[in-house]
Amino acid sequence: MGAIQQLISSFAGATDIYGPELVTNGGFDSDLSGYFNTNYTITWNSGIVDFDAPNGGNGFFRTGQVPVDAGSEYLFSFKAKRGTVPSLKYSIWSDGDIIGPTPYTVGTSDFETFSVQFTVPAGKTWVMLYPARDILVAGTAFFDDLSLKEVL
Ligand SMILES: [Ca+2]
Repeated sequence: MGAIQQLISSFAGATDIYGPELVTNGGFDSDLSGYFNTNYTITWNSGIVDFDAPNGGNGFFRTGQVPVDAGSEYLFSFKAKRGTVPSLKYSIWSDGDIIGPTPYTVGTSDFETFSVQFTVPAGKTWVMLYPARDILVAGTAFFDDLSLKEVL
């Protein structure tokens, strides 16, 4: 078990067990394939995402549709580091908000793991994961290791 896994486990509860990785290209190993953005720019930078919201406002950086099971619990996590942006907002969406844009902050010196557990509502078969959505303020940040795993 690596350091990141340990951090997630201690955050979410040491007894939780997780299923396999459900996000494709969450480590941004060679490009940003499978990701989408509007009004904010995302640039591949040797395995991490350089993120810039030059004008703040509404916009997003998100995955495509990730298949999930209604009624099951999942752990959404990613690593982030602040550039110049004062705060960020994450979101989880599936033809409507599962978690609407929610503020979080990360530091400027090292990547920090951010994670949140949620249950997929009835009738939903996929989610889109947003490390950044409608952050409103302008600035830069960095992202890596985006992940979705079922809580077993
Ligand atoms: Ca990476």
